[in-house]
Amino acid sequence: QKLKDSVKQEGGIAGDLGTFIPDSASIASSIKYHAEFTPSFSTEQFELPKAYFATAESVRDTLIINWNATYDYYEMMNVKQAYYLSMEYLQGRALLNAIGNLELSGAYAEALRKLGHDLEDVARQEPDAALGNGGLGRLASCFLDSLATLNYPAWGYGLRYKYGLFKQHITKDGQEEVAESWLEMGSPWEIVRNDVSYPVKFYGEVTSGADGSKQWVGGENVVALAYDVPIPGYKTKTTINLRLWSTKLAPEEFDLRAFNAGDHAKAYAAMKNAEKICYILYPGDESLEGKTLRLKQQYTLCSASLQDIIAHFERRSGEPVKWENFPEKVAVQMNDTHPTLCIPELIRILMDVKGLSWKKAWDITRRTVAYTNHTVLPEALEKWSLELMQELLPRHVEIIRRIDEELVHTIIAEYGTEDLDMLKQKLKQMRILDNVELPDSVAELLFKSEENSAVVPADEIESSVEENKPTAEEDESGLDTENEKGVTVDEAPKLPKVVRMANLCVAGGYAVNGVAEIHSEIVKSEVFNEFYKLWPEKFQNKTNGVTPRRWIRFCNPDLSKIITKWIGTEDWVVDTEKLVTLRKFADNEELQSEWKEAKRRNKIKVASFLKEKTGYFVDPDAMFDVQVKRIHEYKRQLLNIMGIVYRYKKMKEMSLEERKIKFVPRVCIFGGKAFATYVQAKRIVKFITDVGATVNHDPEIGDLLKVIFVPDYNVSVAEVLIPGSELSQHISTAGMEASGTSNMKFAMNGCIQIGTLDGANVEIRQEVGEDNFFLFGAQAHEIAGLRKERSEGKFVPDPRFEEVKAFVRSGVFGPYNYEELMGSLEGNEGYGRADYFLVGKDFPSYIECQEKVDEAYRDQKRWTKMSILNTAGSFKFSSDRTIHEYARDIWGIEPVVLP
Ligand code: NBG
Repeated sequence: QKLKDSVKQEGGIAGDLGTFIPDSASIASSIKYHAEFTPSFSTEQFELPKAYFATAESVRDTLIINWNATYDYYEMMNVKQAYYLSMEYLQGRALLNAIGNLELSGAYAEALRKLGHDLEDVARQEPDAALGNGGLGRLASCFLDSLATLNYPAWGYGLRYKYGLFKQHITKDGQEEVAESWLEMGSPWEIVRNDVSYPVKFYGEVTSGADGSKQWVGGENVVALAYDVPIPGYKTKTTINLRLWSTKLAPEEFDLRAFNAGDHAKAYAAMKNAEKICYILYPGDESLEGKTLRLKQQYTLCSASLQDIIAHFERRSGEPVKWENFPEKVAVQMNDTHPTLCIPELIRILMDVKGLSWKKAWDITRRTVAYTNHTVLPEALEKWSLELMQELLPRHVEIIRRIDEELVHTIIAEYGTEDLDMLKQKLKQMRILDNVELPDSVAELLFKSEENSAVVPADEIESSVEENKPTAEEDESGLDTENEKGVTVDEAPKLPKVVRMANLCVAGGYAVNGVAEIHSEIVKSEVFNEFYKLWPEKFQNKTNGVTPRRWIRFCNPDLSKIITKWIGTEDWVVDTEKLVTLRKFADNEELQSEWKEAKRRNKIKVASFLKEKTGYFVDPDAMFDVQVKRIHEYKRQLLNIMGIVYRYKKMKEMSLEERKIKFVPRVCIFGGKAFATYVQAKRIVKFITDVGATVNHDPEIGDLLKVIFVPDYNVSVAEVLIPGSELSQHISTAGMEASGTSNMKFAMNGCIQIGTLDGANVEIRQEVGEDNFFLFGAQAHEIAGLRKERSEGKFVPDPRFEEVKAFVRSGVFGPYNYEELMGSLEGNEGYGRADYFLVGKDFPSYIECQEKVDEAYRDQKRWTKMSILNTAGSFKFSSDRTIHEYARDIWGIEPVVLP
């Protein structure tokens, strides 16, 4: 308290948090020191890998100072903190970002120059930290950057996977996956915290005490050990923590007896078993994983993080702990359903360890935990087998049953028991436990006269979302998840007992948000409509955002300089609304020419990158047209490549003269990874590379069209491609892409989009202006009708689409059998083979829109103006705006600036 008062009086803690700003000479000596002592390399050589490590270690020193100051201060002020729990973080490289945020780029560049190295070359030594699959993980990383930059008291929690997302090789057979071991050389950014670890239990059994208290005992016990990664904010001392858990065997669990008796294998097996929990990131994006290991991972994240959060709260609270204040000091955000076990775990700790009553524990939990939904795809809404969960987490299943019972009572209270059929339907749609008998209390109350028929047969239910419909992906991906095992569409389903994690999140969370306006509307009107009717006040929208530091300032220094020059300040980096000023100058010739020049320089960088990665030369004066994102049928890379095939076919039918008049030269760039067992997605990769192999070597076509698949798309590749792109494609079937975030990065970098009215595209178009966005395709509200039309055989495909399919089938792109791909675009035999994603439907409007793109590009003045207006209109899509909204509307936290 004394310290606190002195801070208030003096406005700062002199000395303690002093403002030492290193210069290039002190940096150089720090780098030299680390080169010699930290990784203990030989001092004889100071080659690039060593320079990278030593440089990173020296940056880390500064980060550690700031990071300790940050949390010491939060602790002292005892402020409310937000804890972001995510199974994924797609951090990319850290070095340039860290020194950029610390405003030490110039000093580091100079220091390294003195030591004989170029900063950029040094930075390229760092492997990407790819502890995530795609948008969801990258969003978490952008959020950390904004939290730190805006001085919000917050923490990130995740898992320290030894192997991140796989490396993608492109061979003549398409995609090949190779394990990615980003920790091979060690990571200079993480600090192992041998002083911070917690026990985590699996299996075992629940025993009851005489007083009714419960104990979860026996089972398999592992230890979760913290690795801390400091996350610096931009131009602030605030440095927050990303705490990643790794697992190991508890020392007392090592079977010394077996070892001594010579059974080394047995003794080591337990060790491996504990360690392997965090070996590998599950590489599925938007797909349901039904593996025990994945559930263990999810529980490890939730259990270790909550024990840590609770210990932290107790430390600050003093004796006696006022548990009812917990929600005033703690907000826990669940990034999608992956950390849902937070809910029963918080209740378990509060009841079984801290001795609170069910009522108190449930009340605290419901005021602490909030949930973000990131997808409407039914196959991505997690459902776990009750049987599996019962075995692995028996105490949690008891708690989940109790929450389910509460929910059932709430539903009965809401709808009454008059119309039993209606009530049964509501229960079927909303319960957390699906295909599970009603709790005895409720069954007696409800169905005294009837047989207990609470398990409503599936055919009586008409669900508003197309729930449980297996997708082509599930059919083929081999993802026979526990809960869907044995269930096929035609057979009478066996109705497996499952825990619906999303329903648990909605019931246990105090806020539920979608990630773009249109998505949040779908969440309310379709995905969770029944819950929305019950608790409308819980539902919110938080349109995603991306950090302008990484995604303009650092990845596009040329454009940044121009922006700063014309706006007159560099403040736009933290206050993107200032970008709007650019609108005034959109027609200014001087700005236009500077803008075009910067784009061209970035395109040249892309061209040399493509040369290095693929061997293809491309013309930097052609239009760079890019689609980079995970490969998924709903994202419709297939629509893009079918459009390219159409273009190619038309070119071939024309004379050289005609061709040059009709078409603008284009370099069509694709990038993205397909889930290893998602067969259809891998066929799409193969198709794109085959088209490239034919078109790129066709002497009649030359520089008029190039089709390039960039291997191993990741954060660092995005940082090169996005600044050098001109057209970017966001062409998902309307209603299916929750938000998208690369669309925002492209807009920031002055790329014009071709897109559907889906996800954040809708809001981007609003902000950049309709004239500066190429819109095509069916709208979300039309999709269900269009699918129905298709399945009834009423859809008449456009002749140009038929022509393209026939062309592909004729074998121009080689001997590969394209039947599975082309066939999926036609027929009515059911999902997977009836163009569920409506590629055929949107094809004509897509290629017509692409003609407008060519026309606009021919007028370079108009194009450059559109480009400037895209950057100007991207101000809304800073993750700073998003984080301010979460802080204000969900977490109730305030910025805390270090003195
Ligand atoms: C993804 C959506 C994207 C969205 C990101 C971040 C999942 C489950 N969802 O549209 O597909 O931009 O989340 O919100 O990965």
